[in-house]
This record gives sequence, structure tokens and C-alpha cells, in this order.
Amino acid sequence: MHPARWARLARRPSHRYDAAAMAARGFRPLAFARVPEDQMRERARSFLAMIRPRRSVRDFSPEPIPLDVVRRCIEAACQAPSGAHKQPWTFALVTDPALKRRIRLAAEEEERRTYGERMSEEWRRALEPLGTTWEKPFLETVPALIVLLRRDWEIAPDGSRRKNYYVQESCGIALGFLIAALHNAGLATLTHTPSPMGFLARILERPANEKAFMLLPVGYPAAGAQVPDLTRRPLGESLVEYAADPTEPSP
Ligand code: IYR
Repeated sequence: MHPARWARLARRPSHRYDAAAMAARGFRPLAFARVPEDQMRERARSFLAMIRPRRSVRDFSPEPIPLDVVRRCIEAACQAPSGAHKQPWTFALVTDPALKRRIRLAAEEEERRTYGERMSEEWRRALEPLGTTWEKPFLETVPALIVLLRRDWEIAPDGSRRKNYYVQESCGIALGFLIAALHNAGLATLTHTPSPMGFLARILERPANEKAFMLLPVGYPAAGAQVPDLTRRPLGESLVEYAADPTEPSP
């Protein structure tokens, strides 16, 4: 179809969008600012350039970080889509040194058993290039820990359970937003999954409907922090396209 015809069609409000009828159903017009194509390209390029150098960090500086920045990034994470708009998450921001210490000790207790007994040989080999061990001193050094807890259900005022949907997917998306927002703000993170993670909800005294989904240390990297020399797959190995028009330029 000719692009001008597309544009005309796209501008025509469909009969489904009878504003008054939609408002009666609790809808309102979408706020969506179209961006000219050259700006779209520039924004896509600069987002990639911003996110490309992001790395998981395991060696943090003890320097304090601006917590208002962290709170704003958590607010950005909360803009994620979620199953049936249930927003099935809690973000616990932990800066209390005593709590960080308890979390470190409990995580190391689990990790000692994971590395010692629970990991398969295959898993051990997969982790070798990362150089991780059961020891997690960064959990104490880092100025902040964010514990993302998933809520599989909500507790209704009468105490009964209200189910949430696609909780893992929703929390995964929110976590992705959070990592991108923190990196964009100039802070480093680690997606840390001490396993099993039951100790986190216990230490933080969370209600029965909340289970730890991810432990995210947040801070500045330590001076001289090292990371494994990893490269990312070329796009062609991650992207498969099914276009009808073979003349469309490929990446
Ligand atoms: N949870 C352990 C092990 C670990 C597992 C994976 I998969 C990693 O990518 C990295 C570590 C730990 O945090 O050490």
C-alpha cells in the first residue's frame, strides 16, 4: 500500500472509537506523541549506545548513591505493563547496614550449599568464565540493595486471595525497565539470584503473598572493577525476520 494511503487510514478514527461511549467504559484518548522518522532513528541509536556498555558488576564502591535517583528509577520500573494491570510487584530498597549484613550472611549460607552440592557439573562449567563463588561481600559493601518481590496474589480486605496473572513476565519486564533506568542514571547493578531466595522475604518480614524475584545490588563500581571480557552475539544470531517484502534492508 502507498505510504500516503497508510497515513490517511491511520489518521481516520475507527468507528470503535466513539469517544463518549469509550469514556462511559472508563477509557480516555491515548496520549502518544508521534516522532518524525529521523528522530526515531536518532533515539533508537542513542538508546542502544546508552545501553550497550551496561555490564553486571560484582565489585562495588561503598560510596553512597543519591537515593532520590534510585527511587525515580523504581518509579520508572513501575511503568511496566503487567498482566491484567495487576502490578504484581513490591520493590524493597534496603540501605540499612545491619539488614545488608543479614542478607549477605543468609545469601552466602545458601550459595555455599549451591556451589558445594546443588550445582550440576554443566552449570559449574557455564559459570566458570564469570568467576563467581559462594562469597558475596558486595551485598554488604554496596550502598543499596533492591529486592524485587513478586506478588502471586493480593490479599483482599476480607483476607481472601485475589489472583494475579503473568506475574513472572510482569516482574521480568519491570526489572528490565529498572536495570535500564539505573544504568541510564549512571548506576551499576547486578542481577543476583542466590538460590533458594526464601530468606529475603523472611528477613524483610514481607507478607505471605510476596516472594523474592530478584536481588539487585545498586551502586558505583569499585575503582578498578574488572568484568569478564564477554562479547554480545551479533544481531543476526538473535533476530529472525519474516518479512513479505525481501527488499526491506536487513540489519
Ligand atoms: N546464584 C549464583 C550462581 C550464578 C548463577 C548464574 I545462571 C549466573 O549467571 C551467575 C551466578 C551466584 O550468584 O553466584
